[in-house]
Amino acid sequence: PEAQVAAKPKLDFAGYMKERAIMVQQALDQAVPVQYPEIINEAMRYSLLAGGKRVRPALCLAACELVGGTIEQAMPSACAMEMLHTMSLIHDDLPAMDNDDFRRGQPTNHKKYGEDVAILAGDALLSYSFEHIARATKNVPAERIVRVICEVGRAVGQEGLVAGQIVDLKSEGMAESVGLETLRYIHEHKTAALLEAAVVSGAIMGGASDSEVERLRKYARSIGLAFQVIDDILDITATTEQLGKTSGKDLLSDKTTYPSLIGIEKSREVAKQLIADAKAALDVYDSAKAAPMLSLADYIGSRTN
Ligand code: GRG
Repeated sequence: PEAQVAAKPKLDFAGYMKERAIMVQQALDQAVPVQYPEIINEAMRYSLLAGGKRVRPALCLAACELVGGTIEQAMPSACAMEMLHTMSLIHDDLPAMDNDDFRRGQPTNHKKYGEDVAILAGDALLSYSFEHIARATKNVPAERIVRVICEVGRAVGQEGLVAGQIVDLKSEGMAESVGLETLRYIHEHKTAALLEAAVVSGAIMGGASDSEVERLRKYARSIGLAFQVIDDILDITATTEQLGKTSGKDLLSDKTTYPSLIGIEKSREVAKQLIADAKAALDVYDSAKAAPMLSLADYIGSRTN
C-alpha cells in the first residue's frame, strides 16, 4: 500500500490573529494602568484599547519568532508599536490635521476628551512607548534593546512618520502637481516606516543576524507600501459604496492616491506585486516556519478593512 503522507498542517490564520490580538490587548491593558492623574491615563487607554487590527504587534511578534526568539522577548516592542500607531492616529484626527470625528468605531480622542487632553494623550503614548521598550523588555541583551530604540526613533521622527505626514499635509490641495514619486515618499514614511520598525524590532529582539534583519526589512518595506496602496483603494471603494456610485472616478480628483494616479486596476496589480516581492524575500525560510509572516503578507494584500 502507498505510504500515507501526513498532510502539511495549515495555519488557521484567523484564529492565530485573534489569539495574538487578545495577548496584545492584555499586555497593553497592564502597561497603561489607570492611575493619578486619571484623565490622561483614561484618554490613552480609550484609544489604545479600542481595538484595531493589531497588525503591527502581530508582525513584531512573528518576526521575533521567525528568527528563533520568543513572544516574551518582543512583547514590549509589540506594545510600543501599537502605542505609537495609536498616538499617530490621535494626532492625525485632530482638527489641525485630518479633523476626523470617528476612529475605530467610536468618537475620536479629541471629540471625547477635548483637544488639549488628546494632544497630551498622544504625547504621553509617544514617550511612554520608548520607556516601555527599555523598562519592560526581559531576557534580551541591552545592546539589542538600544538598537531597537534607535530603529523605532528613526521610524517615527523627522525621517519617518513625521516626514510622511508633513509632506502629505503640505501636498494638500495640490493634487495636480503630486506625482507618483512624492506619493510613494508619503506612503513609505507615513505608513511603511512603522510596519518596518515593527518587523525589524521583533527580529532584533529575537537575535537576528544583520543579514536576517536586512532580509526582513525588505519584506517589511514591500508589505508597508502595499498596505497603504490597499488603504487608498479601500478609501475609494468604501466611499463609492457609501454614495451608491458605480465608479470611484468622481472622487479621484480631490486627493492624490495610487488609484487617482494610475487607476484602481493598476493599483491592485502594484499591491499584488509588492506582496509577491515580500513573500519572495522570505523564501530562504522553511515555509511552515515562515507561515505566519507569509499569511500576514497575504492578509495585507487582500484586506477589506
Ligand atoms: C509618530 C511622532 C509621531 C507623530 C505622528 C500624525 C502623524 C505624525 C502621522 C500620521 C500617520 C498616519 C495617520 C498614517 C496612516 C496610517 C494608517 C494606514 C492607518 C490605518 O492603520 P490600520 O488599518 O488601523 O492598521 P487599525 O485601526 O486597524 O489599527
